[in-house]
Amino acid sequence: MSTRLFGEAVPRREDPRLLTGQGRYLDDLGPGALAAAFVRSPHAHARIRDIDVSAALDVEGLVAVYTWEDLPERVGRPLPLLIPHPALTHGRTARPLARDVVRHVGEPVVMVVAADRYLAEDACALIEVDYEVLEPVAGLEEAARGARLVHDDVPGNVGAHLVQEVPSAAGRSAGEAIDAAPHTLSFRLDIERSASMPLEGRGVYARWDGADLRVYSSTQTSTSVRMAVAAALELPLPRVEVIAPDVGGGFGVKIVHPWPEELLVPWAAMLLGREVKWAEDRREHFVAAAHERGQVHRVRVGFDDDGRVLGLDVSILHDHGAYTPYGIIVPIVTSTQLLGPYKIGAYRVEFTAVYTNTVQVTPYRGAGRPQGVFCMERTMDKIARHLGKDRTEVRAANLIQPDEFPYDQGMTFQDGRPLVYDSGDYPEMLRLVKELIGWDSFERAPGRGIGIGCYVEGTGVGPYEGGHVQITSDGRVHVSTGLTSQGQGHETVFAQIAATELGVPIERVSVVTGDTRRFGYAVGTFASRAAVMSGNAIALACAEVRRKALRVAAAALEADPADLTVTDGLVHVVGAPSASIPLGTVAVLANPLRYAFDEETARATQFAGVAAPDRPPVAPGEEPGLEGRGYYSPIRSTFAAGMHAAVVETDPETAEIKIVRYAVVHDCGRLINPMIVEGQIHGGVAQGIGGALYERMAYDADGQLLNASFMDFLMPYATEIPAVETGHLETPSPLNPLGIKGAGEAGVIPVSAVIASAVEDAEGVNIDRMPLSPSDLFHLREGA
Ligand code: MCN
Repeated sequence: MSTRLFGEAVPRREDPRLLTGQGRYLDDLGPGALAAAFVRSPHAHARIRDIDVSAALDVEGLVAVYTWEDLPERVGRPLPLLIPHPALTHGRTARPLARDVVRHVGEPVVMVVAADRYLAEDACALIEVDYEVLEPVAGLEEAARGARLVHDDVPGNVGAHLVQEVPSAAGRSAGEAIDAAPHTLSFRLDIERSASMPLEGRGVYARWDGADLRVYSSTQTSTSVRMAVAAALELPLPRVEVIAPDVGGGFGVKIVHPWPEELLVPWAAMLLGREVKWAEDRREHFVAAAHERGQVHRVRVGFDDDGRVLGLDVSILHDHGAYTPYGIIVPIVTSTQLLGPYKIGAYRVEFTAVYTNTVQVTPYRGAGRPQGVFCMERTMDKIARHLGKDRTEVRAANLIQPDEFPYDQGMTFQDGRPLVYDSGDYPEMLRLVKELIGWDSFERAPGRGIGIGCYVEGTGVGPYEGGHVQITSDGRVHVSTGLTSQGQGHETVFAQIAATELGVPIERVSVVTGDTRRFGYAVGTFASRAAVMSGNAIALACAEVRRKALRVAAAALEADPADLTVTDGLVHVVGAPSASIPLGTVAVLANPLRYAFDEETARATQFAGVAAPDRPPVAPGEEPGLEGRGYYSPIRSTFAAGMHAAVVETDPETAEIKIVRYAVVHDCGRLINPMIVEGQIHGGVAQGIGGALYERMAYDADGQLLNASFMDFLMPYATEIPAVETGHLETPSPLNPLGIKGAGEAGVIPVSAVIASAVEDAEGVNIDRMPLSPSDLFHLREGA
């Protein structure tokens, strides 16, 4: 493969469209559709006694009102538990509309369909639900006490409990290793809830023409929504198409499927024979989508005089909210990815996932890693402090060395496969990040500190992804893959891969994602997997097309395919570009129909290479046209890594925390597009800063979310985000042909750890809890 285009900072091809308001988001579609709106529970925990819809029936423009009782059995049953696990002994999911008990504020109870959204909301306001209010389980510790239950049939509110243990090389358990260690520490670390908060909320729009159902959804997985809708509505799969239009961010929350609304809106569209649309509003997103991050960690560590960890024992209490539709991926990721770039003598990790009467928990960018990295990196800092050593020295003492790959951490990863790191150079990465931030020359002063955080991230999880590539007779290249895009720049990077592999100008390549009409087999966009999975699948599809193109062109040029190559869209003999055929002409030749877009090509190809008289025009095993399909399915994930460092200043009076510098060294294998990767990292760091300093879900004792709006839920503006200085290290992954690893979540993962490290350095107080507001810091100072 030539390196042309692959590796270049090609400007994002989607930006002119998106930046000039020409994007087509869910709510831009179906302007004449009926609007759906939902009556949602105002209580965290209640029994539904009665629903009286009579007053709503007078609303002019009302079309329909549905409660759980109106739903057919297959629509009304509990939503699927997407990723079961043996340790999830008490998995529970919600029904699309609540049947008898509501378990969090925001749970949908009634669906209203009306001529427009205003009327639908008016009707919702007139519906009276009679609730018997039950005591809620609000807060992790209360859930763990188990005195009150979120689900009557889940004792102690415990959905899952999992222990993983890795003994030391000498066969010692973590407990034994810690007890025998020269030094031990134990402490508790807390992370609060946050959420994905994409600017565009969820949304669904459905059209039924009596035979075929078309669903548009602001989803991270159109193929899975399609399967779920077809199954629930009992339609043959080929009658259902699902399209993800432009999506204004997902950050994890839109991988969950089917959302209640993704079943209810198409169902209503079929029943009513009308187009129906629902676009989530911000308050709904706060109380009816998903949150993440809330966990308590109890850490016990034993180490030697050099700071080498001999034994580590972590016990995690995970807040799962009211339901577990996505299984226990988040605490599994925390448990396994906590180890980061380090080799730990012996490790034991245990988590208990408990239900609370709050919004359900599913992965949000980073998915459990920010919590795990916070644990490990706080541990490293505490060891350094205890021993009076430099924090980077302690880390260096524990790093996996470049000659130790593949490195087996001895655990089972989120994909059920062994946790084996494929490649990396962590000592070099540490050297680079120290250099970038100026660690060794940093001048410490009161209220000024420096911090560091390191992580390893499993990316590109399976099971597979596919790509389809077609060259048409006008010489254009049409690439499609089934996974979806939410802003990652896939239209650009996948075109870079195709242009490079096929030898065509990138201007001739177009890319479609998330449209089941174009590609029906796909998993979805999450776990920083698109580049690895679809990138490699598209490269394989291109190789297939290229092989056929050379074969067909060889016949026309009377040459050996092995002597041919493609440059600028022209097939020619290597070293002799004068005798060439455009790929578009090859596409015409590859189809016995010989249809061409323009007359010149038509004339040139009309009588060329007529098939042998004893051979059918499309011989068995052949296909007409110039197209190919490829699937990529890895044996296991590839492991990206990064190290971040920051300088902070704290205000002596107001305790305001200012990030003065932020440096990132990052390794995602071979870079397809360094500019896009940097953009992904910058966005991730911004989200990480939100998690470190601002974002929390303020639930009260009644299970009411007090800050469910952008007035009260703080997110950083550009003014709070420093310039991010970025350095790249490229250790190619040996697992895939392109040598790439993922990048999409990288920026967010270590930020809380880095900021805690830096503030602790500036202030000399223990930072054991994130986010950290100025008033938190103020109180810590008072207690110090
Ligand atoms: N890339 C590259 N070279 C590499 C690796 C990646 O050029 N070696 C490019 C990719 O081609 C892609 C981008 O970097 O354009 C991110 O790639 P990847 O790591 O494969 O991540 P995904 O494309 O699978 O995106 C998912 C990831 C996740 S899990 C979340 S959450 C997230 C994120 O991406 N949500 C996002 N970034 C987001 N960015 C935007 N704008 N919106 C979201 O919702």
